[in-house]
Amino acid sequence: MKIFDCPGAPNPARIRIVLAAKGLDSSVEFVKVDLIGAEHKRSEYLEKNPLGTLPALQLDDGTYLAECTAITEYLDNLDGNPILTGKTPKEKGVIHMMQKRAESELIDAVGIYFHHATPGLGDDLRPYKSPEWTDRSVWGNKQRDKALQGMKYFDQVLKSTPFVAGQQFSMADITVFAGLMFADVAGIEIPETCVTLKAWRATVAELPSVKNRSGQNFDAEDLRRLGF
Ligand SMILES: N[C@@H](CCC(=O)N[C@@H](CS)C(=O)NCC(=O)O)C(=O)O
Repeated sequence: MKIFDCPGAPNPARIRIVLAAKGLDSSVEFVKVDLIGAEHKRSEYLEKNPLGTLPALQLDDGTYLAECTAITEYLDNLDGNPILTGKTPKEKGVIHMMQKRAESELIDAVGIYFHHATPGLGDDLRPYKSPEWTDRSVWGNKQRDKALQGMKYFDQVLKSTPFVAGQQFSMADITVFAGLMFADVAGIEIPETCVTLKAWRATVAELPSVKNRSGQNFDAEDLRRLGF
């Protein structure tokens, strides 16, 4: 299998955590796609993922999977022991619900803010980020506010359960964790009041799959140096 991604970028980090959690690091070849140079918007990459986002997983039979949720489902079920996406119908339902909230209310909102209300990834990518919008910063700032609300929502959730979708660490935690990584890069600070979310983040950062994931040494500072 091949993973097309960029070390240190937040959505690719989700899959790198999954690979570490499943012990699959050595089963994949990492192929670096130049995000800063907008390589993911060129035809060679768009043939793999027409939405032009990272990561994408190429299976050994040539099939391409995009979207972290889909890639996580695939990898988590390869060994018949899904530890991140739920075993029972109820677990699966709750994890998918929280996963969707983590995307829509946090990581995607941060991503939109980053690309539309900040210098984002730089000049090569700008033409792909809807330049026809007339008031991009107002719209982008609304997404920052949405992400802040999302942080407050997850802070509340974590007051009653140790992890985002209940008692077990799951892909919903991975998405919230990556959303906070992205927020660091985008300059959105976790509100002071979100004490539980901050404590959860510190705990999750120490989990072996998170701490030992490949490429985890890239942090917000590295990404800024790269031109983010
Ligand atoms: N929903 C997608 C989001 C992927 C995504 O936005 N990836 C970012 C990297 S962190 C990306 O490729 N951004 C480039 C762009 O939007 O042009 C997923 O789950 O894979």
